[in-house]
Amino acid sequence: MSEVTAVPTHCPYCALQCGMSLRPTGDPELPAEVVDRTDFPVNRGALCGKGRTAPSVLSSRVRLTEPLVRCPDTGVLAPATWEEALAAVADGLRRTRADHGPDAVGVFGGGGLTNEKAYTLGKFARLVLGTSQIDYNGRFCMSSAAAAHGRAFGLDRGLPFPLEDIPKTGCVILVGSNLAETMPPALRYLTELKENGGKLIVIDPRRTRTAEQADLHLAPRPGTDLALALGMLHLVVSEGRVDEEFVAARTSGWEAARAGAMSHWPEQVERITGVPVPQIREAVALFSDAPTGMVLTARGPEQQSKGTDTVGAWINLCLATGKAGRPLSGYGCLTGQGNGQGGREHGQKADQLPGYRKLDDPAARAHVAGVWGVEPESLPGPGRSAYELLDALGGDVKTLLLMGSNPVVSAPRAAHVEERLRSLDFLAVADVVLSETAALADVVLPVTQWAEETGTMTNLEGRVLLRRRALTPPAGVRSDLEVLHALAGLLGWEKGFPADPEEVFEELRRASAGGPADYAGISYRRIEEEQGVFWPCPTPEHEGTPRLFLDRFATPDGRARFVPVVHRAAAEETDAEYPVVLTTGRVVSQYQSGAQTRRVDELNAAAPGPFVELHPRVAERLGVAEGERIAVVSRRGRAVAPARITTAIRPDTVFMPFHWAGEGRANTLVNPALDPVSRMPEFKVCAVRLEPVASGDATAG
Ligand SMILES: Nc1nc2c(c(=O)[nH]1)N[C@H]1C(S)=C(S)[C@@H](COP(=O)(O)OP(=O)(O)OC[C@H]3O[C@@H](n4cnc5c(=O)[nH]c(N)nc54)[C@H](O)[C@@H]3O)O[C@H]1N2
Ligand SMILES: Nc1nc2c(c(=O)[nH]1)N[C@H]1C(S)=C(S)[C@@H](COP(=O)(O)OP(=O)(O)OC[C@H]3O[C@@H](n4cnc5c(=O)[nH]c(N)nc54)[C@H](O)[C@@H]3O)O[C@H]1N2
Ligand code: SF4
Ligand SMILES: [Mo]
Repeated sequence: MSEVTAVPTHCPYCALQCGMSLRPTGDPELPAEVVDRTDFPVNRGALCGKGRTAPSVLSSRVRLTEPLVRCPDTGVLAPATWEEALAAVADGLRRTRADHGPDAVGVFGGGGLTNEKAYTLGKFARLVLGTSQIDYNGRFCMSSAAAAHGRAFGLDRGLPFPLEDIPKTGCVILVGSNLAETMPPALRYLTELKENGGKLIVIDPRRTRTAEQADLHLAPRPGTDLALALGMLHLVVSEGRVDEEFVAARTSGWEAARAGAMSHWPEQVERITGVPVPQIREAVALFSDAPTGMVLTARGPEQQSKGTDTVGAWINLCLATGKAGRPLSGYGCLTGQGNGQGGREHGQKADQLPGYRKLDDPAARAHVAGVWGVEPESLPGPGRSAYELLDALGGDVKTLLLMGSNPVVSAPRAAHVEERLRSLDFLAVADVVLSETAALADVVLPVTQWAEETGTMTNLEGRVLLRRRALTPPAGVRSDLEVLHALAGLLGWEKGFPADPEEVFEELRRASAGGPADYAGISYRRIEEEQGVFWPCPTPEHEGTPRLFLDRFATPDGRARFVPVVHRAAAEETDAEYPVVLTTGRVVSQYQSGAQTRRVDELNAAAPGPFVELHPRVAERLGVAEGERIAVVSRRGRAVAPARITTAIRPDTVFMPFHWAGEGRANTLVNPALDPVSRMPEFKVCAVRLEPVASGDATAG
């Protein structure tokens, strides 16, 4: 088999979308092997352990290979034919719609879906189901940064420059990103930055592997980044470091933003954040003195009930110091999921139409309705955000079609969300494995995976990439597009839902034309010839846009908008009953809800289960030793996991990764308080108390 040529493709997991090649083996136990692919510029052949072991999830040993339908008598999921399974789903959707109206049917998508799938899912919801009730897991991911981008720049693309610019800038402030674990091949860009003499400041309550690389590490109390950014802006003003010329020529709204910052005195900011004033001053000097600079945020500051304002404050700092809209300078968000960028552009979000158009904009509705061949009035209006939709299940939303997410593990207040899912009249899940959420479904549809289907992904740089089918899928699975095509047919839409990805992409090009995320000039052929094409790319002759905002921002007057913000507390502060802050996040060897990576032996060996990271002083007070189980209790519930004791975390904070179900599920504890603008839940801050667990006590939940 070694003569079989390897097919160039991209990793199934995160937004870096590392290039790799796959060689088919013909063995259903491990159908492909990874072959180095060094020509793709983002990772130049480097892969993390998840990417290297990704073919394991293609194995017939761990995946779904036939549809499952819940037997009404026994209540057990049992194998069924595709005809039976699809008919059951169509019935469920039809019945709810007839009995309760179109908005009683909900749709939940995912940022790992290709552009073609995200586009088709949004179109399916609005046309076939006629429902406004669609949203997706990207709401839990970068939605605060997306909202802040829109407010300040008039356009939301995660990074306004390619990653290759990072090593050439003067100073990077990395806020709440643990890149060394969440995008390991990208660490190279920070290493090169330092080799070139650039400075790295990392802001994280934990001294992570990423923070260890920093010239300066600030460790604020979780949920206080807004105060920190404002304190820095205060010092920029009081130390005379404002770039007045840039502010006058390229921005609007400075006076109000300045006034907001001036009420945040450094000493007061030290009290709120726990970061000593001299460190704040040093950060301001490093950033201001550098001729060019970037602020990059990830989930740390964004997954807060004030995430949008927090990102806004970091953008204000960039604007005041003239570090935006210029070469090698700017604000960027490190988007997370494989298609976290494209997934938020083409219509699976509650308020959106393809091309990053707004669902409540009459011109946008008219354009997209024209492409779809329907009347604009027939399109429903904006729906609810992800958590609000999950919270409404079993209430006015009675049936759910879910594709590409595992909210039983990943949603905030997860025990409640699980209970809501169980209360549905009907749940249909399309997945590649039997995830914890799929296990609750009435019908499970087994779908093809990254290596077995063709489609485009847009990485964190805004670079549109093509994943070519490299393998023949096992008999018995169908693609998400085939599923939607078949369901549309059963519900009376013979046309308009093609199963061929390139046909969908050609329609997406037209639907996005003229919108903010304009893909009109991008084709499968161009992507392959050019190692990806950066949007906006309005015509086939246009070369694409790796760098945004150099001449003007995407606002009506071309100026970036300062946003006046002031600090506010987390939705849930610590008190006598819940005296410790819980924050959550990731480890290098597991991905998200773990649905895929917990099925890979090598990754489980490296990261076998949940843990609670805590400071030795806290451990001593509790009387727990390394590896002993402790209970973490919040107002939502109780989780139990072994203690991992380290001085790398603040003594007022504990950390749990969220990759596992069961008694160690971090999201049992998390507060679903939402950001008022982005509707992002507060994954990064809630109040908890810790309790030792007597050995043999296995209480959970
Ligand atoms: N191994 C792995 N890689 C992944 C993923 C995965 O699940 N596993 N998921 C992908 C996805 S979808 C995403 S969104 C990205 C996420 O990538 P990251 O944002 O890097 O990941 P997190 O671990 O959620 O959070 C980053 C850091 O925020 C810190 N933090 C916690 N609270 C605060 C706070 O209040 N302020 C600040 N400044 N920092 C805080 C945490 O200590 C943590 O080190 O990773 C992508 N890559
Ligand atoms: N406590 C806490 N919770 C968090 C976070 C946190 O930092 N802390 N981070 C949040 C963030 S940033 C994110 S992005 C979410 C992610 O959380 P989830 O939305 O649960 O993400 P995944 O685990 O990637 O789930 C994707 C599911 O879709 C399946 N799948 C993969 N590819 C396909 C496909 O092409 N088609 C179909 N039909 N299915 C597919 C996978 O097998 C898996 O079951 O978690 C959020 N939850
Ligand atoms: S860094 Fe992300 S894209 Fe690259 S191999 Fe790892 S999981 Fe895959
Ligand atoms: Mo994410």
